[in-house]
Amino acid sequence: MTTSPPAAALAAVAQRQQLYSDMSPHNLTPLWEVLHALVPQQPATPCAPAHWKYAEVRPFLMRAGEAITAEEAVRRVLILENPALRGKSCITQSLYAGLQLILPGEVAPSHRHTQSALRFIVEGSGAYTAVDGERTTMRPGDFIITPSWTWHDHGNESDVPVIWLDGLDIPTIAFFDAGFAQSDTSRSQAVTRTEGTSFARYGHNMAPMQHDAPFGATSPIFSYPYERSREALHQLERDAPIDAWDGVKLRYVNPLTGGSPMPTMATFMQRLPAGFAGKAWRQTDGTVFSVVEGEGIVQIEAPAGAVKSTFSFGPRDHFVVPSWHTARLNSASGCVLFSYSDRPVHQALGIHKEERLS
Ligand code: GTQ
Repeated sequence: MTTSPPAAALAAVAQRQQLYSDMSPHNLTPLWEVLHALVPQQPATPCAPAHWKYAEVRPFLMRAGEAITAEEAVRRVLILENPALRGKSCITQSLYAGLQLILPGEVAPSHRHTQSALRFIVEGSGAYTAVDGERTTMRPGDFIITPSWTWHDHGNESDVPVIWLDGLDIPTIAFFDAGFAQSDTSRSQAVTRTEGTSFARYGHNMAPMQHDAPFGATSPIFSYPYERSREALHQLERDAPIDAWDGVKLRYVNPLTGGSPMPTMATFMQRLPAGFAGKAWRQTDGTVFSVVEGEGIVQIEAPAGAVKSTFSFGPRDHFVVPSWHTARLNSASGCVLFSYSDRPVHQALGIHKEERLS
């Protein structure tokens, strides 16, 4: 036997529905219908864990190389779209990721925008990126910055295809409706400084006497060479305690401030020693990983505990750990991982939260 709601309850529902439909044309809506979703008890991201195997992605990039020139595309990039956010051109709600291909002899023309960009070199050596008159040669594992509103073009004078990960704060800037962009009048900008000038000025734990910050809140170093990061990680693996959650992990810094290299994005590099079975962690900043060397496994669990993903990753693969998902890293043979997130924004807002679980 079914019990029907009493007439009084039905009348209350009808009264509310009438209220909602009468107010709707006035652009009014009741908070109590959405309060729990608006103010969740813990982060409930729509973003899903995802893994892009390089062996699967690379053939599409090469086909893109046949389908369109860098010149025509302006930037020949395949966007790593979060599977749960298709059509939004983002890998997390706040971050963009893409793999850019530039073939020998090509130029990706000069432009500038308020979005900050990082390049993490994945394959091939000898292409360059130019920022405000200074070129930087790209080598695998190098982390390179394009500061907000600086002219930049990319070119490849080598004889091999060069592929890198583009990490940008595109969705963050879109959220604030603060995006501006311009195309340069010349295809590639004039070189006005010798390569390495910025690194000589800012890359040796010293700073110029005239203490300027040429790119405001962004690091004055365009390129953080892999050689140096790798050496530091390997020495620490030998000589210092291994962190049970992260292995050996370092964050890249803006040498003028000690803070993150870009105001919107933090970057990290870590080494998991052979035999590493990491403890679980979670943090509010959803994070994108690029596998530099070696192999491993990441286990990712959604906050409710219902959905679990296990990805076996290898060199040049990419994966994303969404906000507040529990993650655990393992590596039988050892590996090196680069990663980036929007942590500086969380920290500036005083909302960054991180838990190290057992
Ligand atoms: O290289 O300037 O992947 O403007 C997306 C937007 C790369 C770039 C991207 C961009 C760039």
